[in-house]
Amino acid sequence: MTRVRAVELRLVGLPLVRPFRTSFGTSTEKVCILARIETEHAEGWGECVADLEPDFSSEWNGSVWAALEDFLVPALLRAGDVSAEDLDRVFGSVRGNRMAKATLIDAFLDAELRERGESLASYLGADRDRVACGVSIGIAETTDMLREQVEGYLAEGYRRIKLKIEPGIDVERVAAVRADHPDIMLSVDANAAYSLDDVDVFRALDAHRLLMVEQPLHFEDVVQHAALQRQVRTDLCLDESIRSAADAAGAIELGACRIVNIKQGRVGGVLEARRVHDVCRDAGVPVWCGGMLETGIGRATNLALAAMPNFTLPGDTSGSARYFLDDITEPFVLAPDGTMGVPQGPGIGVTPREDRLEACTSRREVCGT
Ligand code: NPG
Repeated sequence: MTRVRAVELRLVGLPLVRPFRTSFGTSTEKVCILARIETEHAEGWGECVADLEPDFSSEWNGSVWAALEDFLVPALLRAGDVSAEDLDRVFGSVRGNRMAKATLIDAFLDAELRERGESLASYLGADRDRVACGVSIGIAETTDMLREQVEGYLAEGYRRIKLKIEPGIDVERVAAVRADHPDIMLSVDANAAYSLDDVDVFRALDAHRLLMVEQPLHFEDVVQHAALQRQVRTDLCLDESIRSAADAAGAIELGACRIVNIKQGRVGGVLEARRVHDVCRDAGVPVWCGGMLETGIGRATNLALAAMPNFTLPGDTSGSARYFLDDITEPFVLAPDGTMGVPQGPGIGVTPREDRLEACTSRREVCGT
C-alpha cells in the first residue's frame, strides 16, 4: 500500500515513419498522453492509447486529459494508501473512460512493482522472456506497394502479417499477398468497416486461409458477429467490441469470435487485461496482444502482457523502428527470428530518455505536491 504524492501529465507527439491508413482514417503522427505517478517510494509510468480523434473509440486525447484532470487524478490523490487492485474502486464513480483509467492504473502498478523490484512480466505470470511479433500494415496506395511492404517486413523477420482492409480494398489485395507467400501467417483487420450485407466478401476471404478476420462489423456489436461467424470458416477475432472481461465472456458464449485481441489500454489497463486473458484461457480461446502505435512506454507494457501463457499468437508488438525514427525510450529491436525480448527490470523495465521526453512534450501539468 502506498500513497500517490503527485501525478504529472504530458501530451507528447512523435512523427510516424510512414502514414498509417486504416478504414477509419490516416495517422501521420503519434500523439498521446503519458502519466508519471510519484508515490511515497517510487515513480511509475503509464501511456494512454487514445488518439487525436474519437475515431477508433469514443475516447480521445482531449476527453482523456479532461477525465484525468477533473476526476481521476483528484480521486487518486484523495485515496490515501492504496494498492493497484484498489483502483477500480477508487475510480468507481466514473463510468467508462477506460483508456484514461488505464493510464493511471498502469502507472501506479509500475510504481508499486518498481518499489518491490519485481518486473511486470513476472507479476503477470509470464512464462517466456521473448515473444513472437507480427506487424500491422496500413492500407497501401496500390497492391504493388503493399506487396513490397510485406516483402520488407518478412525480410526483417516478422512472424505474422496483418493487412488493414476496407470495403473495395480487400479480397484482391489478400489474394495478391497470399499468392506471393503461400505459407505465411496472414490476417486482416477491418476496424468495423463492414456489415452483414458483405458476407460474400468474407466468404471470398475464406479461400485464402487467413489466421483470422479481425473486427469486421460494428465496433460495439457481438450479435451480428456471431451470425457472421456461423457463415464463414475463417476464425473471427474481436478487438473494438471487447471492452472488458465481461464483454469477452459474453462474446465467446454467443460464438461471436474464436480469437480475442487484447489491448490493455482499451479494456482499462493491465489488470483488466489479465482478467480478459483468464476468461479466454478458461474458454479455450487464444488471445494476442494488439497495438496502438505505442511509444516505448506502452510497448514495454504490451510486451510483458504478451508473455502470458494464453498469448499464443504473434502480437502487434513490432520494433520501435516500424513506427518512429527516434522513440522516447531506448528502442525495442526485433531479432532476426521475429521475436522481441520482454523487459526484465522492475516494473515495465524502461523509462523515457529525458531529452527525448522534453523534445516531444507539447503540454504538461503536475497535480499534487
Ligand atoms: O503496431 O501498434 C501497431 C498498430 C496495430 O493495427 C494496429 N492498430 O485497429 O488495431 C488497430 C490499430 C490501431 C492503431 C487502432 C492506432 C487505433 C489506433
